[in-house]
Amino acid sequence: MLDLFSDEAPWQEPLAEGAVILRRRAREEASALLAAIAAIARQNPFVHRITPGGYRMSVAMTNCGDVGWSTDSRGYQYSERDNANGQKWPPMPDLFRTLAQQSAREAGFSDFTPDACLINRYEPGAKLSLHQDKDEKDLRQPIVSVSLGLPAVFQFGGFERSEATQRVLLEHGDIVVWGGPSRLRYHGILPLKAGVHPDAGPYRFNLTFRRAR
Ligand code: MD3
Ligand code: FE
Repeated sequence: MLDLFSDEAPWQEPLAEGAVILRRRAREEASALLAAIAAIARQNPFVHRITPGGYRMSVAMTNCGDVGWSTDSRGYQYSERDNANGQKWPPMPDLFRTLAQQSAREAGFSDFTPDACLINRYEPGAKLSLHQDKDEKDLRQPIVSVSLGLPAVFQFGGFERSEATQRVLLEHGDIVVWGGPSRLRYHGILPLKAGVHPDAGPYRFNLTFRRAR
């Protein structure tokens, strides 16, 4: 919802070396981002993919950009086509690329140009277990994530799965830039609490922008 009575500017919260939260950074763009997500999903619907271990993911996913991330019985990979339907991923909207690039710059990463945008959709109960993101070619490139819709509790751990995690609430319009030594930290999302967001309804959406190739 656009809050006409709040003129508070976005603010930065350092999380760890290389990781910074740009609170409410995407608030002004949020409605346009949600409309673009809906348009992408009409071309390439959200799918609950099956992991190599045979589990159905509770998070539904689609992508836009030159390549998209998906998983199936063969493993995890970036590819030019959705293996669920054989179609090319829709192009990345200019609004997405510009927002990701500017956010990375604000966090100190001045030459980030994403070629992939994974779009995650969480429904009540959906979660993402602790994992590392390491399917990208150049791990010196950061990842930019944009949270929209219902809030979620994010878990941010260390470099081993067993290390303690801190919990951070990620809300509508929050952007986080993960780079440097934080790029390989374990992270996850706790089961989504049911609710209704004025613009996103019963869902949380998360965009992750990556340089995959
Ligand atoms: C920390 N997505 O798609 S975004 C993912 O909210 C993923 O949907 C979560 O983890 C989500 O892989 C979390 C925050 C995030 C993304 C990438 C990271 C945190 C990260 C990479 C390294 C460290
Ligand atoms: Fe991740």
